[in-house]
Amino acid sequence: MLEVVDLRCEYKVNPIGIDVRRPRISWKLKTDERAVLQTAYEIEVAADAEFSRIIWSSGKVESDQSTHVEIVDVQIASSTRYYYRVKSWSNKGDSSDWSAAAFWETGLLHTSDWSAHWIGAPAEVIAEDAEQSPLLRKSFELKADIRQARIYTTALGLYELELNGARVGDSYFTPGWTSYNHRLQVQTYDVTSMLQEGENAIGAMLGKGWYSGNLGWQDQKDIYGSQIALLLQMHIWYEDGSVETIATDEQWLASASPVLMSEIYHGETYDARLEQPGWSEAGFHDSAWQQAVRVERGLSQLVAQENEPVRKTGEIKPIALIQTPKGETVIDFGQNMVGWVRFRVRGDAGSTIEIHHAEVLDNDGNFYMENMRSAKVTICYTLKGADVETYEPRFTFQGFRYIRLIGFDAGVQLGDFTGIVLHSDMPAIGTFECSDPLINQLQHNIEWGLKGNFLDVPTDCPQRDERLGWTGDAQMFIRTATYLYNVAPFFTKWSRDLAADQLENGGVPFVIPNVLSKESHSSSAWGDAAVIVPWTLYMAYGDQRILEEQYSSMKAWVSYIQQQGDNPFLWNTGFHFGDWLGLDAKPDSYVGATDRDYIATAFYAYSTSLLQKTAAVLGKTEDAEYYAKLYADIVAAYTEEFVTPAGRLSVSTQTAQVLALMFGLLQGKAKERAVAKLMELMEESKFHLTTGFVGTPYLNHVLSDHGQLNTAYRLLFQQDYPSWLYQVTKGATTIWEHWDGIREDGSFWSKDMNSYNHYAYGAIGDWMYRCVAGIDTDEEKAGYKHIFVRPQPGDQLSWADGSLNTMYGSIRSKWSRAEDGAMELLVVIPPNTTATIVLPGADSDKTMESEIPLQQTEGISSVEQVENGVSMLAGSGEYRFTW
Ligand code: RAM
Repeated sequence: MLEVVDLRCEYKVNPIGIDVRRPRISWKLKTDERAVLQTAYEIEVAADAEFSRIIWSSGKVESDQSTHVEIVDVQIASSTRYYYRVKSWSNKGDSSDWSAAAFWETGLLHTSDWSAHWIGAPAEVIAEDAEQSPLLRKSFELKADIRQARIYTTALGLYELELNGARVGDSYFTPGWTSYNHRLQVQTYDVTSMLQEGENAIGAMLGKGWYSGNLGWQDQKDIYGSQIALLLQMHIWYEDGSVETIATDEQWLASASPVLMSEIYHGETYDARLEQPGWSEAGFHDSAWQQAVRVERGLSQLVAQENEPVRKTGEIKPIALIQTPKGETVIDFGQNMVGWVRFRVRGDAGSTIEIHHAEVLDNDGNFYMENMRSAKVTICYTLKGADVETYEPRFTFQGFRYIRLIGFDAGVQLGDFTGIVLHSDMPAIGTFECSDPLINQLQHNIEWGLKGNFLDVPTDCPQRDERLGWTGDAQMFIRTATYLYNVAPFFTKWSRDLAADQLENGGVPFVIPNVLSKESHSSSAWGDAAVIVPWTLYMAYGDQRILEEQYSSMKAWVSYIQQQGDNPFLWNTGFHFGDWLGLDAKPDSYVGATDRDYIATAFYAYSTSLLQKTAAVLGKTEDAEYYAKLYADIVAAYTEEFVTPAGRLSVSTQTAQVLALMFGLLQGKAKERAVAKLMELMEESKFHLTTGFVGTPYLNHVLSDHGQLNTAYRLLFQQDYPSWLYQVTKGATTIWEHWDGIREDGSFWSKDMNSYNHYAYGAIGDWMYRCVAGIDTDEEKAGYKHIFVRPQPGDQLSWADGSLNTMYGSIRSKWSRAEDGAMELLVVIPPNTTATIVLPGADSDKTMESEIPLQQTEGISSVEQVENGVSMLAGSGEYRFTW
């Protein structure tokens, strides 16, 4: 039986408030049969869930496409819900019933849909330079028989909404961080069930957030503006067909909140004695409140929410209450996490407690905050004197494993503290597990590195006075991220910000959204995020639209490089971070030994090759030819500059060999020599890496791709410094910024730049999933339409098990080695895809090509005995191989 399941619109289940004019829908096929491919589909769009008012039908379309099918012919209107359903036909002569109905709902599509005005608190309520958060409120009457109600809202700063005393929605850090001067997201909430006939009240609290709070390490604030403000419009549709609108204007009232200070980096200061119970409820006495003021700001930047909002995704119970040698009371959550602490406290009105955050304890076991630099990471709470008071902040987040308690009474209980984990709430889609507990801990650390640094933008770190969208870090980690979560909407939003903040000449700022100086742009391997990020989304999700959307940004970056210096085929000018934090750096330098112009030219070639492929995917033949030629010219210039006539690379670092081999810049003898040189360097370093941010993500790939699988495994399994497992053996629960964040003797690398939650080196995950478990996609049929399963077992492991829930469904690759050496591989391939399964040691010459899909024995879980050295082309289903 064939079923169509898991319908998505723009990657989301029943999204509301979207503004996409040609929404794309995706579905999965469910079947018990093997080797199922879709041969045709039909889509219906209707105005009602019963499909009695059909707006559009695709008719039966002969096609195997089941992802990103564009709805092109429906004229999309504002505030409208569109129901859709899908039917599918398969190569087995089978057809499905209509799927269950799904929907998407539009938000306000035109600026003319808005009657609301931007409002803020007057200076009498919050003085202009004050830190205090304002409250805004409005009470209003509604008639009976409300059919539907929506709130469309955004803020300059951050907002939290309440309606009749209850919090609206479960999103945090709204409206999210975008390039605010160009793009500001609007959130939509279904508030139908929160309203009542008669009197109602709505309230908002505002915070400074990324808009006007402190950002960056140079004590900058008010980067986007100094006045925080709210824009909100509520539409109420009645059963009788009438519509009412409640919108922000000067009729709203303003007051000061108990939040005396709230800053992303610094924490929150709260005086519970200033609470005004019932402030967002009907019947509250607001006569002491002042009238809100209009804030001048247009509507042209408004866009609908693009990525999944930040939500509370988990709670962590602390594991220990510690008295440190200094006599301080410290709580250990057992996990370096990002979010905040919810706590209960008892005491007299007016007494104050403080909570400080830290990632590590120092060598003596004392609380250590120096690596937070100027970030104060402090929650300060003044009690109102109730029996028990519970508090959690709202406009700040901290990266921490430990908290220090100040002013709590002696009887403090662990149970009074809960770590609340917050990050962009993307669907988790991948798992990896193997027989080695340390590698499993590494996998855990990679995942927590992602959680902590995907809080609306991909950040370098979540704790110190930085937390910025460093382009290089994002580029290095994105492929790994695609194996853990569906990061397409997250990086689509960020890519649009990259394009928005890109310089006119194509230069790319170091961080996106850009909050650094005008000069802070265009380092090689950082700016290349402009090309690598969209290409990776295409590879992982088959998303062609991201390539279309970003194409001019991608081109602009490559042409920026072309304009640098006198030789259009080399990049040997300007500032570059180089192989950042490479271990072959000179003393007191952050920059690894690999020549910066070498790295710059290698990445120039790489980005150009991806751009050429992108042009080909988009059917831009002339461009594809142009970039193919440019690529050849760059490689020729690179060869002349960096490869001796005898084929030796003039730059003799690990990273130099790695980039040359990874980007395919060498042929023949030169390639062999680079592999040999890399192995020589490996021996020299006793099989330890010296690579930094640039070389590390590719190192193991290069080794395993060039016949050095054992060395790749050896590196992964090293436990002494420097290695991935070194930090694991030192108790890391996330990925460190430095290979020696904590040294062998327990001392710290430095205090000024020492994050314990930096995902960049977590890019080894990509190798674990793609090579150890062996799950990969095919450039020619991206998004896992054609899958490669080619696990490469290493002697150190007796089994590894990876899974990935792709746009088509779940892939699984699990191999195991019995004590007697017998191997087994279990593979699961989702419907409407094909897979090439390559057994370890397979010889590609012996590929068993057959008609797609290859029909194996009928039924699930059959066991195929195959000879070693065989690869086969398979359709969907479960396969088991033994050899
Ligand atoms: C550091 C950041 C980031 C890196 C840049 C070059 O400040 O933490 O990881 O990309 O420098």
